[in-house]
Amino acid sequence: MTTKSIAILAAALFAAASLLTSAPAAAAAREIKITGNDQMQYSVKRIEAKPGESLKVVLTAVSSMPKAEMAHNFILLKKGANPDAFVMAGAMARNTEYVPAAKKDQILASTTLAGGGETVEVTFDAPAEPGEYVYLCSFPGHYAAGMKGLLVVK
Ligand SMILES: [Cu+2]
Repeated sequence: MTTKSIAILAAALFAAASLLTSAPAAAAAREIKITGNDQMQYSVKRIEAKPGESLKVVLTAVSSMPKAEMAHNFILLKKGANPDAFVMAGAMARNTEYVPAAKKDQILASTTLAGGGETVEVTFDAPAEPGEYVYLCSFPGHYAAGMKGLLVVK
């Protein structure tokens, strides 16, 4: 085999390999659209997913109030995290959009804050371990008002 034919063969193999690998990678994250309103509720309170499934949460805040008074985020906590303790610490963390620095290790996925008319998003893989994972809004008072939901992995 000449050097030239080896080069052509290598190029052909490379092309075939990239065709093979590009197909599964094209599978996009499943998009889940959620709105948050002035009643401090998510429009979606339960998300079911397969272990490791790629998800894209798109959160839109529906409000005409100033962002400082009404804004929402989406924070998915690890299994075993204490949501009450998380939001209590979060309420003091105004400078970090109500995400407590000391409890960042309890977060699996999170968005920034969305004020009225704004949309924020986060793409992540569902946990590999089946079970129920709490998500919540950490804007002060919102979790207590019911702004929470469950990601059910099964
Ligand atoms: Cu909220």
